[in-house]
Amino acid sequence: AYKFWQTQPVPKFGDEGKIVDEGPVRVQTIEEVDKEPQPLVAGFDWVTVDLTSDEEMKEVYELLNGHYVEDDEAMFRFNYSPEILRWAMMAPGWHRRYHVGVRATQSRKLVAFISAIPCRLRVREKFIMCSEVNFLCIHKKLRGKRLAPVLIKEITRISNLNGVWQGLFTAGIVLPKPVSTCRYFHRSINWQKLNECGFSPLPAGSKPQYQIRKYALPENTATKGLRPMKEADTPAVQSLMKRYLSRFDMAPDFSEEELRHWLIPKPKVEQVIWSYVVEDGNKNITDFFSFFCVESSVINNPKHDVIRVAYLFYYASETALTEPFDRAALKTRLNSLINDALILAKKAKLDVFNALSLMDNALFLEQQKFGGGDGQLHYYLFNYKMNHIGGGVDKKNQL
Ligand code: YNC
Ligand code: MG
Repeated sequence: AYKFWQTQPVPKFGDEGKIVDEGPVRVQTIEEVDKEPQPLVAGFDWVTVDLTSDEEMKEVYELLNGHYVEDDEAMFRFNYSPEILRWAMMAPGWHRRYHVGVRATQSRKLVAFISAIPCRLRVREKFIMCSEVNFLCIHKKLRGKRLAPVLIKEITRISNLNGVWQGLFTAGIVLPKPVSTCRYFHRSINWQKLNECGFSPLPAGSKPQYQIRKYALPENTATKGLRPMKEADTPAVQSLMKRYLSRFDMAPDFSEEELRHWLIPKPKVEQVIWSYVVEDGNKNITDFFSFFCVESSVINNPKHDVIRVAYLFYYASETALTEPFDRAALKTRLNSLINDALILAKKAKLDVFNALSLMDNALFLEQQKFGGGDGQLHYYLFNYKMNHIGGGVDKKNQL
């Protein structure tokens, strides 16, 4: 098992419970890195994809739209729009060398893809520069041919040539060896549509109108001082977020420029990110939350083509930072904020709201009527050994 992964600088299963010194698995110099990519099998060529070209972006969009991640029953498949692909792959520090494709030599058709963006990550007290790898995808007709390891080695080689030696990624499958594992939770917004798509079955003994009533939301948000985040809020949000995230073992360390990119919607394009702040009477930002939207194609459904899925993104609250820590107050505050997020997601015509079992989410998932899904998300670091991180656990306050 793990014929490829056992050759890679990643921790192996079997050392569970042993405390390790955290750091790189393997240390190399740029001189030791291959200057050229590994050759592909005959009939295929390496290419760098130019995502600033609408045409090439469309090719990546179409590859992913037809061949990217599906659920186990093949009922839904991610349908990342070009706009959200731009947001995800052209974040500050992006470079086209990290948009790696494979084309068929004859037809020039794009048949495989892998990407990375740079990310400064804090793991406990240490900071590491990573390539955050995403959108690994191989055309369905080329599956099971050991092309994935070749793509992974190529994005590693390009990262290494640029002095980046660590990788960060998530996957639904188990590989050696997760640093943490989260569960997906889903909160219906448009229950009727979700039911028609086969996403939300009618519970035994219930009736559609009970389900619709269960998930009904108020027309308007309730938090005093809540408003959309503006560019000028970025320094205040950065400071709040840094303090809030310091409570967790692993978190990105975003620059002001990165936060602007990740949180502020771009004008004149389809909206992909929604961010709100709470401003108090003294013009201080006391809380913020954000969510983004990725559509999923509904495969083989007579009535619906897509569901619009909201994903809870970053949030923070001063209520988490009081001394002494007041868990009950944080629970109350997060429930109000997330209820407002649900209301705003409904206004944005989103059908379901997803969240993971991380950060302080355990404080609101049940009360906000999220239900546990089948999906798990495993977090991985490449070329870094570290001690496991428990899901949704605040290291100081053991929520
Ligand atoms: C996966 N998702 O275990 P072993 S997530 C990593 N992540 O190797 P083949 C994966 N490895 O077990 P296929 C993986 N899926 O023998 C499979 N593998 O050691 C491993 N699906 O290769 C697998 N996108 O080519 C096995 O498999 C080997 O033809 C088998 O292709 C796989 O983006 C795949 O789920 C996933 O398009 C491309 O099934 C294909 O099946 C597909 O025979 C639908 O490969 C879409 C999908 C994956 C989404 C994602 C994160 C990817 C991270 C990759 C690892 C990055 C490491 C860090 C590098 C930078 C380091 C620096 C510095
Ligand atoms: Mg393959």
